[in-house]
Amino acid sequence: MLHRRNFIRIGSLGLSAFSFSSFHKPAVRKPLVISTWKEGLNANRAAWQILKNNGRALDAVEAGVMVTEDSINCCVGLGANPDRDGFVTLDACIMDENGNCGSVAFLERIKHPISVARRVMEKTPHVMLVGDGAQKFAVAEGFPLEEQKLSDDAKKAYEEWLKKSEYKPQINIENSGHAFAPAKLNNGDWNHDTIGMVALDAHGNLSGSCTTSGMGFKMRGRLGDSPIIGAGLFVDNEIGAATSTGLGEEVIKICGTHLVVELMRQGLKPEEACKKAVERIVHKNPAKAREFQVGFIAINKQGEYGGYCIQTGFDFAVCYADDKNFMVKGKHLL
Ligand code: SD4
Repeated sequence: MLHRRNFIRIGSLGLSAFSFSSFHKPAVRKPLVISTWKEGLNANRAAWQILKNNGRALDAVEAGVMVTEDSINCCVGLGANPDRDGFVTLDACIMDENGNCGSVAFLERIKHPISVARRVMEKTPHVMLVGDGAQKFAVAEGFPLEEQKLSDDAKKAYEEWLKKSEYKPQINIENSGHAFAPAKLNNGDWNHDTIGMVALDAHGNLSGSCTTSGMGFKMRGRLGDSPIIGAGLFVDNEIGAATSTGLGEEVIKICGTHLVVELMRQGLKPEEACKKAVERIVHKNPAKAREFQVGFIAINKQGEYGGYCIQTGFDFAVCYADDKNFMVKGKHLL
């Protein structure tokens, strides 16, 4: 027979186990915003101003990457590396908590492609506009047509590239010294051509954005993953959100960010999901994988975050408080 004292002890242990599992669910970290590369710190700061005031994640991810599109320190916007014919062509996409999305690609002379992508989402029955049509739409929406102004770095890099005009597309291996590798800035940072951002707002809603000048000295008309929903960016408000950077062709081949979100749906944490997607790319292409970079970052509904990449050198910016905006080194597979 169970002694009365033991019964009470077991009873109270049972009760505390019950109360632990029922009432001590880890707190959701929100709001939260993360974005690719060091330029993400400035972008996060702008996004945070909206998030901390109970703003919508969608507004935050637009405002955040607009900072990068504006920045002269970065190759994302109009001053970026041109295509091989000397023209800067921009790609961007955005996705909200309701699964709405908008995208522009091969867009020229418009300063904020991310905002045009948002207008495509909100003002047209379409998801994607490209080239002249995207530019016409932007102008009709009141976006000014800018002159192309290559930054000094971009001009120099293009002139250097023209000397050989060797077409060997490669992206973001920071120390490769290849013509397509990002330029090293005076302060020692690397000059990246893309930013992807995903955010969870105070209401628990997710959104994401991605904007790029794409691969430097690319063939005219080439698009990467960045404007493609499911490749460069994917958001599912029930699960999480992910964005990518690196060699877009390889991300497109595995529908990279859609895969990351689906892996989170199956129960993986953001970092594990990003790792599995990176493994998929490397597994499909073991011979070539050392020659290119791809990085994924992701967040889930619980406010957990993570990232993973193929090569060393990728990092991302994480922000969840006024005084918590910091870089995280992406773990790498090879
Ligand atoms: C592209 N994914 O156009 C982009 C490039 C990039 O850092 O992310 N660069 O393929």
